[in-house]
Amino acid sequence: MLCCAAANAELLVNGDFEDPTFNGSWQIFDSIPGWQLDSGPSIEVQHGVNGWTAYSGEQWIELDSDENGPGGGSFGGEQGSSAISQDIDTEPGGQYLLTFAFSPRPGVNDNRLLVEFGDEVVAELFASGIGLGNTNWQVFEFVVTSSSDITSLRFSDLSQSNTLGTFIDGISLTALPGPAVLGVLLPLLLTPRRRR
Ligand SMILES: [Ca+2]
Ligand SMILES: [Ca+2]
Ligand SMILES: [Ca+2]
Repeated sequence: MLCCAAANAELLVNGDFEDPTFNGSWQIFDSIPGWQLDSGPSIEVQHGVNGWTAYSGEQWIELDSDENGPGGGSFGGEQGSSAISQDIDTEPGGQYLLTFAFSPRPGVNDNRLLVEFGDEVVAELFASGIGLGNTNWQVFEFVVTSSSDITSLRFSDLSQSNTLGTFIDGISLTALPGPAVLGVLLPLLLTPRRRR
């Protein structure tokens, strides 16, 4: 059906953070395809750091980022907490299914994630990485409602700003069939059939 094929289309660009590719196990960027930096020093993309695994694909984001990148500066006392966002064309009043994976950084207790969709706080999550030898991805799913033509989907680190913590990966946003679709379909369904 036309309605549902369109309704299931992925609305995010690079929600899996597989772009850009780079040499080494991590790198920092001012922006990456689809995503902009709202606050903090940089967008940090990781790829097999310490042998850890992504939720999907090869790469993920550490939202407590880094000021200087690999090989630059010291790792003590840097501020890393960052927020990234993507602006999405949305239908006012439209409902969307948001899914994402969140993992603590192994060995780090304080991992805190804030998720916002426009002005709406979708979730505030905490996870501890104490005792973990690898990532521990948990998948979250929320129905969110848009209130404007363009909605900003934002992921922010709320952990202690020390360059360590709060991994995200595998983000997806798809439209749910809403009043607009029902408005077209319902009259058709409710029209009485004529008798011959
Ligand atoms: Ca990924
Ligand atoms: Ca970092
Ligand atoms: Ca931190």
